[in-house]
Amino acid sequence: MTSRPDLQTYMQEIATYVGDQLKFVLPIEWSVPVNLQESMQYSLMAGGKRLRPLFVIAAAEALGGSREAALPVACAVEMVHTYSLVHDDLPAMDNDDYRRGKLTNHKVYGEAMAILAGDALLTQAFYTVTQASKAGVSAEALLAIVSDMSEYAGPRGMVGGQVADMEGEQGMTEIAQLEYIHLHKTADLFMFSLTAGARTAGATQQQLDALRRFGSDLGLAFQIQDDILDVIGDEALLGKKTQSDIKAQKVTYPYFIGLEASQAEVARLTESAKQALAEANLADSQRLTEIADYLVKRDH
Ligand code: GRG
Repeated sequence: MTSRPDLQTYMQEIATYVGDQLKFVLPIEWSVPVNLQESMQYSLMAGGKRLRPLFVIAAAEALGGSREAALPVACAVEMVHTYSLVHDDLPAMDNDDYRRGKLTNHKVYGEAMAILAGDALLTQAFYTVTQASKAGVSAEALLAIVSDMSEYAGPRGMVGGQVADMEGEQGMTEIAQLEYIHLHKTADLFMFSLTAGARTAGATQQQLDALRRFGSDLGLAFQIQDDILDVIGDEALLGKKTQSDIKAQKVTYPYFIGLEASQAEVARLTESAKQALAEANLADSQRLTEIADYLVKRDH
């Protein structure tokens, strides 16, 4: 019997496997302007954690599916994620100079090219999904994946979350607004990744529903943990400890309900995510459980 690699090794293995393939999903041909090729390549290969591709492949493998069949979908979701980061960093949005430890796309290629590289990554992602048919994924499954990708990344999903976030900067009065932002900006692509990976392995409706709940709870827990780390980081930096100090700072989960209740919420959501996983009747749910624990327990 071959022994199972530990989680860190598995994550590294998937990141390399997907990273190697990402070099080939972009058009490198004379008819595509060289600057556009380079700008897309720059952000896609800038060294993200490849979390969403990890979900795609781990979900496919949890159902007994193959890594090869899930690979095009894993690449596609990383392309969608990368486009969203490129656009999020633009002066009209977050106006960031650095991403993944490197200058942001618009700082290197200019704003217009960064917008177009984002557009090109998004559209090329849909083409990339269709390539899974060559690895034996059925046309029916691919149709559902393409439809889901539009739903989870589009106005009902990530783009909607981004708009709510933008509008929330004018002032947020309810935690429900923040929950909406977290669910759509973060959890939706987690849910897409898990269900799309599962679809490449022939998931049942019951399995898809359970994985959707797993992704939603885990995505929200991941983002609340991010909020907690944000606040703890600020406290360490500024020496601030009280609730009113926190309130004077960013609008995060701790801003609304305090640190302890936020930590309790992460624990509750993690348990709920694991419960959903148990109801998915997967051939092997261990890896997804390990990933969930790893993501919510991270300290940076
Ligand atoms: C522009 C339509 C549009 C959407 C932008 C992704 C995003 C929405 C904004 C970036 C800011 C942010 C904190 C979003 C929440 C999603 C998230 C956790 C992004 C970071 O994902 P990681 O940690 O990043 O997986 P890497 O770099 O490792 O891929």
